Amino acid sequence: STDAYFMEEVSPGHLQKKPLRASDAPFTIEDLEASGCLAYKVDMSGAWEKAVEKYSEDVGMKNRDVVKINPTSMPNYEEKLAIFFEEHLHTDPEVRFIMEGSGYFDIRDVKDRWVRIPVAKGDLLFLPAGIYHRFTTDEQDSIVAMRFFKDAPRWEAFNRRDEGTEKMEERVDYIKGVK
Ligand code: KMT
Ligand code: NI
Repeated sequence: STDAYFMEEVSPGHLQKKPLRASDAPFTIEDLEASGCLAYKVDMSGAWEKAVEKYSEDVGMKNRDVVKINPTSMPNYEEKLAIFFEEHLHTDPEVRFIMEGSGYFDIRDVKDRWVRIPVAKGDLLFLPAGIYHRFTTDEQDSIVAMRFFKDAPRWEAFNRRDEGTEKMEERVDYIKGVK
């Protein structure tokens, strides 16, 4: 099992930081893997940095940065959050390690339903290229995450509502992979 769950529909900005659990129907680790995602808990009392680095290299990541998402560290916090919470995909996998704080990654499952994945310190999350997802902090309003990149640390999102994403190579490959 995972901590993930089916979530209620929510309009961006409105109540997005609340848990929004829609039902008690389980969303299992198998369901998560069927959508191409992986989630691990890393023991941070040990040599976690080496373990996380090794994992990221194994999945093809060469670069990383650390992002602090909270009202004091991040200029234009609410605007940035609105960008993160817009449903999007990337051409690279989204690999994140949570160093401090907590938040929610929402993914679209294979049936296009929103699934909420709560993350907290020690969580390592892999979302494949081409999956629709979004991110928000929770009501604590603070998270520190290590982000991994294939090439230079550059965050580029393609929003679903802008259309065109369905025809992208990474989206087509993602859909083939989950079938
Ligand atoms: C993304 O692509 O949604 C993000 O990088 C969110 C910020 S990482 C906690
Ligand atoms: Ni993303």
